[in-house]
Amino acid sequence: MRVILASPEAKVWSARKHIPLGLGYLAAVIREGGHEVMIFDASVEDVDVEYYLDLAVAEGRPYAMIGITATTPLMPDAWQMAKLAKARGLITVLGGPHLTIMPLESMQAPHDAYVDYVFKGEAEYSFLELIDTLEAGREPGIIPGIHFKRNGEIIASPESPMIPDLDALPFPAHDLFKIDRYTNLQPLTDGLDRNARSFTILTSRGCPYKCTFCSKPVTGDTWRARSVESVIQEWKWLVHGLGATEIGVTDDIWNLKLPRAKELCRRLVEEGLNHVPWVTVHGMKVNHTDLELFQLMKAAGCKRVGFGVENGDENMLRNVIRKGQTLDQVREAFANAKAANLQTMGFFIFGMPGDNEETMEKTIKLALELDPKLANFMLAAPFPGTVMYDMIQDGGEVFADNWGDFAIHEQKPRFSMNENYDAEMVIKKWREAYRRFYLYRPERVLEKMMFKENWTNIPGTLAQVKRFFIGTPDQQPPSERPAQREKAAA
Ligand code: B12
Ligand code: SF4
Repeated sequence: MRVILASPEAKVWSARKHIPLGLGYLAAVIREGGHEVMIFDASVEDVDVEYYLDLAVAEGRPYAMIGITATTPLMPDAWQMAKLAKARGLITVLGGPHLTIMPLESMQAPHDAYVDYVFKGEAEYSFLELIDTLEAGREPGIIPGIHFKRNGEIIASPESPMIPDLDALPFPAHDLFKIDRYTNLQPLTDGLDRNARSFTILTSRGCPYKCTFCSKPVTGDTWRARSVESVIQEWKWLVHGLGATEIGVTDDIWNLKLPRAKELCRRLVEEGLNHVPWVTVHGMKVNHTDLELFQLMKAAGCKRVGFGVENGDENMLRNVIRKGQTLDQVREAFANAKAANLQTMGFFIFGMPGDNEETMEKTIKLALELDPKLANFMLAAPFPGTVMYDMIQDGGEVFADNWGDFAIHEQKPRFSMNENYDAEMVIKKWREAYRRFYLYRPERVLEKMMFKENWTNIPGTLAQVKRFFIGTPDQQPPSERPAQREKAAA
């Protein structure tokens, strides 16, 4: 069968693009199964998906099926894509993190008019089974994780157990990505390298921690690691076969087992793969590190490590976020990474339930004390299915009336809590964090000014400055936004 796998535009806050690796895995498996597949990633294409659908028709080889991936904020675009494909007669299939949490939503009106099948969970094997079944002209039966309608009734199968042996999967179809359009994963250089060939790699899936804001519906709570040798083989292919100039490790927690993490670094050195810079995209867990690990990472070509710090208040960290790490462990990890000459990056969250002026001030002070090369201050987003989402339901309200509001670049309050939670204060402190970290320190201002991308895209830079340092009307809580006020008044 001819299948097009598509991702809506990632819509993150910067020009950096990441391959949709999940589609790469699906493509590899269905290609091995004898089907023809193209990957369309709206983040890097100059044309819409309709262009390829119509082109295929004009060439007399139309696609029979579209498979669309989506995280929560990309759902409106995913539905729109499905609608366009359905209008052209394709079988439409949706999968990914949001569909794993809320599969039924897309099976109901109005979406059931253009969504044929939804998959929950890791779908490499089950998606292939559906394609084989339909190609053979059979009715789909109990395929793990599948949801579809038969005679108006929703048929739903339980999700398959997570794939236990990740080494049994083929490497993602990295060769199907238009890789020269994926610029730097993170600013490793002083500007956006237009010629970068940035790949990502997944050395394990899952994470046993249960941070209350984290939504990991697909990869789950059980950590499943690939063998070091399998990872090395894929890494070799990326470097020698596909000319990678930058690699991002995107595991939930690649360093859970210290000996394995160290072994991987040693093998990268042994194989002479350490000349290609790499970063940890999703962040490392501070309490599974030591100085030797960072030194080995440095020797293996790692340039930058990111850490989920989240909050500067010990009580928030332990009892609200349930991060499973202490502030001392945070400090130690940063000190060790810096001692190993790695650039550091910190992720901080503002506005978790229970956050107040004092705890957020502690977070800002901690960021200034740790002084990472890059700090990302994010506003808490209550993704459905998380403990945080449930905490808010108890007496509060999630504002988002559109999943698109959950996108990171939106940076707006997304919920109210009780009288002790002040959404305006959250925005005030969050913006203050950016100002105090980046604007009020001359060396940081200078660093930003040296960053080429800020000059080559002036409108983008000005928009960012407004959003992060000054504010835009849509960043107010809904009750404060002019349009909403007018609606309420009417
Ligand atoms: C790398 C990454 C990114 C990258 C690249 C994303 C991209 N282009 O794909 C960047 C940094 C850009 C990014 C951005 C965001 N991300 Co992100 N990201 C990840 C990360 C760390 C790895 C993704 C990955 O490769 N997974 C591995 C593959 C194998 O899994 P998969 O993609 O889910 O695919 C499998 C199944 O879902 C299914 N499947 C997927 N698509 C389809 C399609 C069909 C048709 C079928 C049948 C099946 C199917 O089969 C696949 C194979 O098993 C995950 C964490 C994680 N462990 O998944 C978070 C994660 C996906 N991100 C998350 C979030 C919240 C975001 C942001 C929304 C943040 C924000 N607030 O803006 C943005 C949104 C942008 C976007 N693209 O959606 C959440 C999603 C939660 C949710 N409810 O949707 C995750 C789970 C992290 C977390 N624990 O909270 N992200
Ligand atoms: S450690 Fe990271 S991946 Fe694991 S639950 Fe916490 S935020 Fe999610």
